[in-house]
Amino acid sequence: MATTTPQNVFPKGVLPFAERKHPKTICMFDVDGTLSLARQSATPEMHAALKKLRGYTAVAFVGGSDLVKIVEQLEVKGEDVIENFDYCFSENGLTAFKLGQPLASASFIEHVGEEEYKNLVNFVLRYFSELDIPIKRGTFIEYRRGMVNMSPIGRACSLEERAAFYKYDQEHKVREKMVKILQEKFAHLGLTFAIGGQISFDVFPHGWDKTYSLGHIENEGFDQIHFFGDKTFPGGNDYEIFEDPRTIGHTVTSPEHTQQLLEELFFSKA
Ligand code: M1P
Repeated sequence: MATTTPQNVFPKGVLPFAERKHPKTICMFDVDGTLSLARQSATPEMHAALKKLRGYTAVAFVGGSDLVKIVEQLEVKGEDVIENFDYCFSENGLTAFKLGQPLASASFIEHVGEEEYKNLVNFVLRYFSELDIPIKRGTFIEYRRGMVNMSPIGRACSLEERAAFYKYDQEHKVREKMVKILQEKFAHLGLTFAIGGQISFDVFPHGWDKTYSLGHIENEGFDQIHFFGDKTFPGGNDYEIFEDPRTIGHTVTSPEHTQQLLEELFFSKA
């Protein structure tokens, strides 16, 4: 993958990698449940910790969501999110930036093909239409560059409706049952159906999980790659990158836990 920008131009006030305390280390963070609560904004304390960390290591986020949602969650008023991280990986790295510059990556539709995608969408919309769940809202399929996100309740639900669906789904396994059916019916497409969040599941070609983002940094000279995520269990959308031999994986239980680990691993050491 030819993804390295020709020159490293660091934003004003940001130390070049070589001048950081651990010049060959990068910390990569999942977003929901790791840097912020699900679909909520990161706290000022988290922003301060991430800013401080840039004096120690290179810093990246790697989220399943699309860039618009991640920017909403990690925004600091008057600042550019893309410049607040050395690397930005949304949609598992299918949309990627290094030091504010976009990196090349693949596209879901080019990989799968229009005809096969149409069959999948038609099947899923029929399935949703026959699904008897307490409430339905809008935006049942969200088409993204590197993946498609499918939600039985619809992404246009409120935070309260989201929480209620999540609870209902834990009991009734709506998404789990649907994913099983899709895995069998569309096995020939080589797709992964990953339940990463609360109301939806992501659909992407095998291998386009969060490990995809590692391809963007493989020639960047890092000898330690720390990954922090909350869904590191089998089936969770942090599992593959957490288990990958190229990373040192950390399971976190909340954004506060992430900050605590940064303190222990970096800040408290001389
Ligand atoms: O980051 C985890 C997931 O966040 C959202 O999931 P949900 O809306 O179901 O909580 C989605 O953006 C999803 O793509 C992403 O993997």
